[in-house]
Amino acid sequence: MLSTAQKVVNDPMSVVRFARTMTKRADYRLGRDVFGHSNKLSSSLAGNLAIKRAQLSGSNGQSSIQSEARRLREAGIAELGQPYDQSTISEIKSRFDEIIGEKSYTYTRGANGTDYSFGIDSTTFDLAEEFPAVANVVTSDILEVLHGYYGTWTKPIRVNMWRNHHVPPEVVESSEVFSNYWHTDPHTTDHVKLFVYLTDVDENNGPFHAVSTADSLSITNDYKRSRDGVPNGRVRAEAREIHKFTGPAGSAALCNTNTNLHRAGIPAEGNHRDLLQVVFAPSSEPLGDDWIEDRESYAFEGSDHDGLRRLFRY
Ligand SMILES: O=C(O)CCC(=O)C(=O)O
Ligand SMILES: [Fe+2]
Repeated sequence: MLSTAQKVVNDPMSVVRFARTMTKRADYRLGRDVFGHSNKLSSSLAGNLAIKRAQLSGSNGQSSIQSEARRLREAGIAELGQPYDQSTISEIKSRFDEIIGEKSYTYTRGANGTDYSFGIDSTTFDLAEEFPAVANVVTSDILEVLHGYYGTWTKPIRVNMWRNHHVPPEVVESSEVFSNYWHTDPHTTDHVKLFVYLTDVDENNGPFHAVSTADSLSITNDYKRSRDGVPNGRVRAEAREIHKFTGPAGSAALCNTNTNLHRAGIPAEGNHRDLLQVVFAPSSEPLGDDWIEDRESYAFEGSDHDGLRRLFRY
């Protein structure tokens, strides 16, 4: 009799096939039981395999696991202070101010015919040409933290920038506008997001909110984003701590948004919040200094929802 482990070794795809044919609900249920993550089994499985693949095909390096990497592993979120020169942030911010709202670049998010969020992403503009300073946002220190987290190298797969405005409370109640209901992202669990504020952000500017991996797991049992994710709903009642990421322009934080419940805060009336976000995935080789020139490598539509496809994509 073959043990389950031997069967999986003989036919590793059987696990993926199994995961894909399960109902979504069972997929989430098993993700919780097997991986202790509030995401699907198939997302965690593909996420772990993607990290393993990158570890195996590259050398592991000797990066010491710094406290930020440890915090990211344990809590799923780590603030990094203000790691940039003021000139890096002001250069990005002034170009962002110039082009945000230009129709050829900008996507919008809103409700009932009103737009409340304006964004641009690396599929629709040339980062190297329009925002060369973004190369400095991915510092060697941040790469080292991510190396400590993944146990291997990492690479940006997408860059976004967006501006969120105030949303009236009755709109917030009736529909979600810009990821402002508590949720975990549906992508495979090997993706981590870097958040960098381009404006000063305090409680009144709609800070990024997150709860720990452990709290996320207990809250998302029988959880529905549109029912339980409304601000002041279940998360506020059940989380031990709600982490609000605030700080001056240039403040940075890392979060695994696929394992941690999070949401955008709502800016108070008359306020807005500008954010730059870099999505990272594990990689089997060090990131080149000129990564920003290689547009194809970071112009993904978004990290993959489908675990099997993710493994063969990058
Ligand atoms: O805008 C924010 O603070 C949160 C956005 C979000 O949900 C995400 O980037 O996954
Ligand atoms: Fe999200």
